[in-house]
Amino acid sequence: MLIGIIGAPNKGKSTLFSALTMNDVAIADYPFTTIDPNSGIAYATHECAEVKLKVKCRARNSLCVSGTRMIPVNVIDVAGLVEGAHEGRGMGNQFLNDLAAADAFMLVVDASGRTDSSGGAAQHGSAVEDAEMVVSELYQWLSGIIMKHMPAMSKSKDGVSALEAVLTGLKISRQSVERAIGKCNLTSSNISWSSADALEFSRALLDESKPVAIIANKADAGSDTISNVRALRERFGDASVFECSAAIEMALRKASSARVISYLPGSRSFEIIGSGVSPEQKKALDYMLSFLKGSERGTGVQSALDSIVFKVLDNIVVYPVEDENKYTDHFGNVLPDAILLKRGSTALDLAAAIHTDLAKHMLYAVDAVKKMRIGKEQELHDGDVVKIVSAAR
Ligand SMILES: Nc1nc2c(ncn2[C@@H]2O[C@H](COP(=O)(O)OP(=O)(O)O)[C@@H](O)[C@H]2O)c(=O)[nH]1
Ligand SMILES: [Mg+2]
Repeated sequence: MLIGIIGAPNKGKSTLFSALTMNDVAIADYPFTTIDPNSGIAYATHECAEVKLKVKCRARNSLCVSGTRMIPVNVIDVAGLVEGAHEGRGMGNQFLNDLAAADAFMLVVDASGRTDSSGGAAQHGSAVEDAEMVVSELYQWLSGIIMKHMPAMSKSKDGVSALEAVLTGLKISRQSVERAIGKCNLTSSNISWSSADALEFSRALLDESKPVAIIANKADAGSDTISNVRALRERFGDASVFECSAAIEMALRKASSARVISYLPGSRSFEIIGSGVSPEQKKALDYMLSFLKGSERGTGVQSALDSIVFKVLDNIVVYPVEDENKYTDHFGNVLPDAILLKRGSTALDLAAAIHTDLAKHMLYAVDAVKKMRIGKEQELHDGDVVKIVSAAR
């Protein structure tokens, strides 16, 4: 899974990226290292199956801290998007192409009102304008790609396949293309759309295939936060807007990795564990603690990521095992792997997510909790522990 962090300059994208990818637990025993400074690993958090099963897991493809499974998710931070990016302004199309592979976007806007849509200082910047500018650039970028291929596509009777070919690499399914065409009442054979048609189609297609979560950042600063968040909710819907302070989340994770505090991302408090805390540090920590206490979701950063993975993208977590009695893999690791699957996925989908061969030779599965045999096409549920039985092992 890949989440792209987008937004105008100076909104806090890099701060959010650093906060999300800074993880001392992770650094300690996870085999990933970052090569590209703009791409990293964040962790979606979910109650580990060990809690309900009353066992102690040994996580392999993920981490587990105090009963919370931390599942790696790729995130990418790209240079700020300015108006006109689709025409090559700023980082332009390179920027946009980098994001083509994203499953969803975190669109960072400044809720404090202290910057305008191009990132300059402002008195009462509008977060809604920030978001609209970015979303509009995305639509125009996609529509530009489509218009470029219009002459070739008009020769094809099967417009859906022609579009699919043009959109290769964008992680957009054929189904989404068909639905977007339907929504816009456009023809799909010998496509010859106007640029207005292409723009309308792009809008429908992106809305359909690449969900955008609005990160109302800098919620710790400025008195405009309340009105900006309200306006964002009215414009984009409550479920799409996440109030955050990336700066406080980053400061807390830093303090935690320096062993000054003990802080679990997402929580509404922390404990001072370091002995040499200076008066200034104490003052900063007190300020951050009062911010956490005053908000329902802590700094909002972890909760935004979790909501995107589990609510917006609608994933569940399942645990494949080889021994349905001990919940272990071949090596005796208890609940080693946590796999993200789209809700509605079947036992066969799980097999395919593990290995194509496993899916090819799959016979049936076993629900390890209920000790029940289940068919290939049976839908899995969040927290299921499943043994895949295949003919060739
Ligand atoms: N008060 C406050 N400032 C923030 C927050 N996030 C980022 N900033 C500040 O906003 C400025 C731009 O941040 P940066 O992450 O570089 O923005 P980018 O250009 O979008 O990547 C920096 O001075 C940050 O310290 C936040 O949550 N609260
Ligand atoms: Mg940046």
